[in-house]
Amino acid sequence: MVMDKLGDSLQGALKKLVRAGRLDERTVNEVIKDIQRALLQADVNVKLVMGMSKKIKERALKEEPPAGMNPREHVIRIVYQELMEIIGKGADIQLKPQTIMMVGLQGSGKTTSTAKLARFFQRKGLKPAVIAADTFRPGAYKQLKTLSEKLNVAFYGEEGNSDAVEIVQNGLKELEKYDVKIVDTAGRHALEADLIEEMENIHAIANPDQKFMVLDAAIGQQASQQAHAFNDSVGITGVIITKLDGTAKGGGALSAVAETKAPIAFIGLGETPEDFEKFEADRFISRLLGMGDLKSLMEKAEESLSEEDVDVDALMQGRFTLKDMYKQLEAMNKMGPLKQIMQMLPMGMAGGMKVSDEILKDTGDKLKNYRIIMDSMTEAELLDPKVIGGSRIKRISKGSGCSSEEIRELLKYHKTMQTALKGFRGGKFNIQKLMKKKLGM
Ligand SMILES: Nc1nc2c(ncn2[C@@H]2O[C@H](COP(=O)(O)OP(=O)(O)OP(=O)(O)O)[C@@H](O)[C@H]2O)c(=O)[nH]1
Ligand SMILES: [Mg+2]
Repeated sequence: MVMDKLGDSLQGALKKLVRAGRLDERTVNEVIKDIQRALLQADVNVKLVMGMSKKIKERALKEEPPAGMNPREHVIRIVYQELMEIIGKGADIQLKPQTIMMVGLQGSGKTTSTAKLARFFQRKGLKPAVIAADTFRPGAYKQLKTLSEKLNVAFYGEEGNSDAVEIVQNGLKELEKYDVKIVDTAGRHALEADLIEEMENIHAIANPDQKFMVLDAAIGQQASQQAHAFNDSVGITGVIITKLDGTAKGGGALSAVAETKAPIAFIGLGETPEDFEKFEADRFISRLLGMGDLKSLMEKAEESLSEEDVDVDALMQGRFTLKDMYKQLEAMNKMGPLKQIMQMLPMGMAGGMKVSDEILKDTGDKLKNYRIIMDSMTEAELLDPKVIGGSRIKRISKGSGCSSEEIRELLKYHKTMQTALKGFRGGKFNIQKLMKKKLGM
């Protein structure tokens, strides 16, 4: 998941504050050191880290915590605000007809991101189409064609034509009726003159609304040099940072890009078309700091769940039976790895527990067990699990062939989820609102 390691160490640093009754200089120093270490390990520029930690320290010691805020929340809030300062706001992505041009070095993830982007707009109800304008790498045409076929996205390409500019011109004409046209271009191993020239020519013909530079997170701080170079030639409007799932250097790439003032537009978190997110600094940082990300979660839920999957209204009214839980679990499975889902929940919501990989891995298997157990329950029990006492557990155990512990575990799980859902109730799933309430932001 997104920069697991950085998130873990930042959260670890902040945990030290839980026990601190008040903020003395020693505690703050200790926490700042941990934060520095975490950021440096994620490859964030030393100067940036030093500047930021100095500010955090000053503020943590000088500023009075707002009323009702404990020292930990006070420092989290400051760290959050200072990280926001560094990362800046994400790019402005409009859900309307537009042309997008992808640029970037070889292997940075342009073609994959082209497909992911098409998927993103498709999910938002727009009709996307892609144009294969990489005539440089053999196989580029096929790669994009295959990807778009899988997603049911319209594709334009001319195999055998080496004139990328002509292809783009024809493609845009051919795809006129589509809402979002995404042009995948060729990469080189470095920023060579002919790449720049081709880019500029395509740019002139396509007149794109958005120019996204695709950047491999693994290059860390060098990202800034690349961002500058591409910006000088075509004027990028957003950066897509890919492969954040596979590098420890993500912090370097993110902060370096942010420093160039090029807004981060999307982040790539894996190889499949779903491993892609619109970048929003507030939710990204909230997640890093373990404050959860209800907004992402709900967006994901809205996109992946169909009406019959989960009765959201019933959930919102607090009705959450075992049957609902089963549906919920099944739906979550559909939404993606449980780990990803759980990380979007605020720390407090899952009862403050950090769910281990082990547990999450097992959850798929458990689902099957749960189904078997539930099949041995009566309708009344499914609708109101409170009635299930010791003797009923014995009966269900016999009927299902599962142990009493397993049944108790299921009931406990249900209870945890019910409690968690109570936290969801009573309004929009809005992280900003939540933070306002919790942290006075
Ligand atoms: N793990 C991971 N892999 C990614 C991500 N984005 C792209 N990749 C992989 O990176 C490799 C290169 O991706 P491409 O999309 O072909 O890169 P490109 O920029 O189009 O490459 P050229 O066309 O050769 O310039 C592929 O194996 C992708 O599956 C990501 O976010 N995470
Ligand atoms: Mg490509």
